[in-house]
Amino acid sequence: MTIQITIIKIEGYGPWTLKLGSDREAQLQIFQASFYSDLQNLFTKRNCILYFNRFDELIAISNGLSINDHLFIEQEINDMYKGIEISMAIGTGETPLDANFAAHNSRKNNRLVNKSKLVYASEQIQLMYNNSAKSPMDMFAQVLHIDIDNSTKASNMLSPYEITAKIMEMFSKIIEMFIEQKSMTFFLGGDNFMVISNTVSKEKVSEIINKIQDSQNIKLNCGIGRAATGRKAVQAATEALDTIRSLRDKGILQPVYEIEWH
Ligand SMILES: Nc1nc2c(ncn2[C@@H]2O[C@H](COP(=O)(O)OP(=O)(O)OP(=O)(O)O)[C@@H](O)[C@H]2O)c(=O)[nH]1
Ligand SMILES: [Mg+2]
Repeated sequence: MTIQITIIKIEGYGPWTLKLGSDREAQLQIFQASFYSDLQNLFTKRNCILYFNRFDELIAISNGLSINDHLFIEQEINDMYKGIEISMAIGTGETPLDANFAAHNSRKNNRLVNKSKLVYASEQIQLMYNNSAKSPMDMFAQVLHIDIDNSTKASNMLSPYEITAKIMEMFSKIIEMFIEQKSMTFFLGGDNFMVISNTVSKEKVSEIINKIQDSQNIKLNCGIGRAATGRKAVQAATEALDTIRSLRDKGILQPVYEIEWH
């Protein structure tokens, strides 16, 4: 079973930012926040989830999102933001990292789906969405929602900036451990991380979570969610995390819990 990843990039962002003059930083931050909000909205409406990679480059789980859907999102962004152009590269693979490589390669090899638009995809993906006999919904996503257990207690002892320093150290550790499994990790805010982790078993997840806990001297909880689309997999992962919390309230400690939706 495959996963589909889309890499969204603002084209020519560097030169565009320079046009704003030197009093530009706040303007850029305002633009970036609003762009992220609009883009997340366009993807979630279509059962995808968008993750922040860097302000001018974002990554989505786009299972089932057709070439035409992508062209439509591109058009909507063009209509909303005059002078801003985005490109989207679509890739599929067994693992999230492989799907990411496939997306990156179709962009690198200039596999445009339409000469006037900036959507890139391999011939195989284009055929898949042209051929209605083969459903793109043979795809699936596994997402981990990782959260620090009882971080509010630690927050009372450390200042906000010191906590951020610790969270970023943890982020780097999670990235390092999961990239070995061809998984991709994103920071969500607060003490929350999400890992796109198709093909990683619950046992392997537990093993990695234990290693990170030992190295960082912190306790983690991890909800595992599986579903056909990115949005549903994320919902299942968060529900699994909430289940861990309610079990804990009843005195049952189960730091890794999985929910699968069909
Ligand atoms: N992005 C995101 N952030 C969250 C979510 N839940 C909580 N947060 C953030 O995480 C911070 C800490 O909240 P919690 O994780 O609920 O608090 P905690 O003390 O660690 O409690 P437990 O996680 O239940 O052990 C909050 O202030 C939010 O910033 C979530 O589902 N998604
Ligand atoms: Mg927490």
